[in-house]
Amino acid sequence: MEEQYLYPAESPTRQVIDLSGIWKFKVDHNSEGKEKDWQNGLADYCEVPVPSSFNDLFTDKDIREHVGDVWYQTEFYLAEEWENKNINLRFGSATHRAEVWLNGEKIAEHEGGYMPFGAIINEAANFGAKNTLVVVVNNELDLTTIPTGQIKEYDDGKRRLFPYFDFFNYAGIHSAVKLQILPKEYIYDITTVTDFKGDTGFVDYEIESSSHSEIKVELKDIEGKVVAQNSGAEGKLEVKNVNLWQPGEGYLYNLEVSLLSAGELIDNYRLPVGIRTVEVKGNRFLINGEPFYFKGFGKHQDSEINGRGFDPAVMIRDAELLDWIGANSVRTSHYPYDEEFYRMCDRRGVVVIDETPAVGLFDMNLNFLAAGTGKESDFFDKEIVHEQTIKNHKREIKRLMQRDKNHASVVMWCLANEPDSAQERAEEYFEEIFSYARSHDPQERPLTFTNIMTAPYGKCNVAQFADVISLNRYYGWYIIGGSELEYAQKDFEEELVGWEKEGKPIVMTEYGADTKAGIHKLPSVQWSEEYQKEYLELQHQVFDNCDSIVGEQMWNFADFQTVEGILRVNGNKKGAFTRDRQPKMAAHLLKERWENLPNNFKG
Ligand code: GCB
Repeated sequence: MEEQYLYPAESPTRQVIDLSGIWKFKVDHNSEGKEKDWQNGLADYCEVPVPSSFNDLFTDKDIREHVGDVWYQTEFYLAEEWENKNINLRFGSATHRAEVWLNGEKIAEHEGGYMPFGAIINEAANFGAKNTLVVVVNNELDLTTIPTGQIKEYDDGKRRLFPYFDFFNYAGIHSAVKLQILPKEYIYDITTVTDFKGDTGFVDYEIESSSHSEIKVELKDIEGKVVAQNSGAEGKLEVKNVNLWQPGEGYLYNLEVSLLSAGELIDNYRLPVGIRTVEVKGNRFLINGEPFYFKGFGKHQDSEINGRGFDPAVMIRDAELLDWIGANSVRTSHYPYDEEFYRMCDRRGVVVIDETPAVGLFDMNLNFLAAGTGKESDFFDKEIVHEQTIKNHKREIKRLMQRDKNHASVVMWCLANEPDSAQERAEEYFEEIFSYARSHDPQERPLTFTNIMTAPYGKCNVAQFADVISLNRYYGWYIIGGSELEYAQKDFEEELVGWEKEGKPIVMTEYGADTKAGIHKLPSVQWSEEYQKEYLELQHQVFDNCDSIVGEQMWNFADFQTVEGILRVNGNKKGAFTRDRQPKMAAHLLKERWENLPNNFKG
């Protein structure tokens, strides 16, 4: 049951077959699938696309809100001559857990909804004949899972899931499922760390492979010219006249790793590598030694019909809009996105704050909105959190760093979103989490978490561990909003005076106001497009007055789906863009501002 974290890329020695398409699908309403041997094949079924969330495809509420197992099946053939290759079956992600059978034999099991998993399937596979692949995906959450949630059971046996977070608990096979036809001996993993001095760039590399044969490493520039080479499983490459990876200019070299035996090519892998440095110095965030100012959004991987399923069309549309609006960065709130997203950000020079799925570390009485009320929560007082949740949290940190460590676009890790950091025992929990994370990133990038407004300056027990203070603040929306808006500035600025004393950079990782596109009102009222604009203008004034603020990521890039509730109108409407990716008035305001703020603003 091997996990292949290297992106499944083709090369002269590797072939990749994408199993995306229409699969068979069955909802296990009575939790009877395993007893009835569905793992051997589904007798009756409907159809779903893979990848996608299943929730918004059907017209039946009991499917949309289903809690438990759903089953998938597809068939594929393997050529006979591949019998002496390693056939790796790789899921990009399945939310939140999955078990996989090939021709009736169990080949993989995985928990954690956003990371790749799979297996070498040679033993269970049929070569030159049909293979039946069956997958059961489960979407249940509890206090120990990452993310967290709670299931409520009703008298009639039905169950509903209440996530401790503000986005719909979409589930299914969310990323592409791929077959990698790998050589017998092959490259498992590559780790790179980059640096530069003057105009010379450096790439430290380490290669793990199944063979001890000769390893050759070449670094090629964008034209394919070899600019540095070396041999052996680890070493350093030196690049004269280096082209650095910069925000907005994602220059990528190709690290071409070859395994050779007696001069013959056994395996070859090509890893895009951007040469850049990241560092926190005083209250500044430096990329390539230059102060960097984050302009952009907290996002969601969310769209109509597809839900959380990866959709390349939506990804490209979003990238075009980021470009149009003058943004330079994104936070992958509140979970890691599809691998294609990071590869695109590497190419386009989009700066990424990469977030773990640790959201909802807050006991919110069945609804995340209770968090904003300041109601007592005893999340970190529960022993199980310190015994089990923390283990799962660490597992997700390790996997995320393993998967995304080589992306030049990733400049910081966000270890959790809005934990209840005002609680005393949050301190011991996060001391362990931060020290664990520090030992797992080969590039030693800065670490952060987002702070919730119920743990303001002086009340937060976790900020001490972070390199960057990330604040989610809603002065003018959840508090001091509406006709009081003009008074929000004073309270906001007073809190910031406190945070500035930490001497660390501050990034505003969330600020926003729900706005229903098309509501216009003069003078403004909450929910109108005018109000969103006025709200943003006020926030920006606050940011410009605070020297330590080195970034603003408005909440949210686009409207997105959430659980139902009296504070949500068919989802969260804080988007600068609508869910179908058209601009609200606020988007034009952001464009005007961000096009005029240089990347080294406040430098
Ligand atoms: C937050 C959460 C985010 C919510 C947002 C909101 O603080 O981090 O997940 O969607 O507030 O709109 O309330």
